Amino acid sequence: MAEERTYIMVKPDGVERGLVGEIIKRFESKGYKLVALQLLPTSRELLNEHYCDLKDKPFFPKLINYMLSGPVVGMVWEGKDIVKTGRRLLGETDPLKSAPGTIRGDYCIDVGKNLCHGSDSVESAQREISLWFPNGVLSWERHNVHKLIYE
Ligand code: YYY
Ligand code: MG
Repeated sequence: MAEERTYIMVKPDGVERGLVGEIIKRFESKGYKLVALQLLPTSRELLNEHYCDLKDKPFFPKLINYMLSGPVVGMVWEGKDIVKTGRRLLGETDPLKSAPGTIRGDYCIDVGKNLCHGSDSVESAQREISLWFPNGVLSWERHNVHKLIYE
């Protein structure tokens, strides 16, 4: 069975605040495998597609403007139960409700500046990965590390 993948994105506030390394570190030290990484300016077209489920929400225009305010770092992480566990590493949507020890719980305060995105289901992850990485992601083996993390 193919390993599960998720799309994790450091939003413009996270990039500008220099928290990219910290966010990568949480996923790396947990034991997950990085299979794609890019720094890029977002576009309204990509964001409308990425957040298509939210287009009728009152906060949608504010969200798009925030996401357009600078470059983002998009990545794809792979490993067991990564979609659900990735969301737990990020914390709750509202940083004030996020437990200390989570990324949002440790590094931000307001929902409209919540640093990072993580796919909410395996299906959304597949959709988001093809949207942000249309040329695909890398398949590679961690020969020595894999057996130290998984039983
Ligand atoms: O998946 P997640 O990012 O945790 O939350 P979503 O419900 O998908 O909302 C996407 C994004 O929208 C959220 O990360 C911040 C922003 N947002 C907001 O600005 N105000 C809200 N009341 C709810 C969400
Ligand atoms: Mg979401």
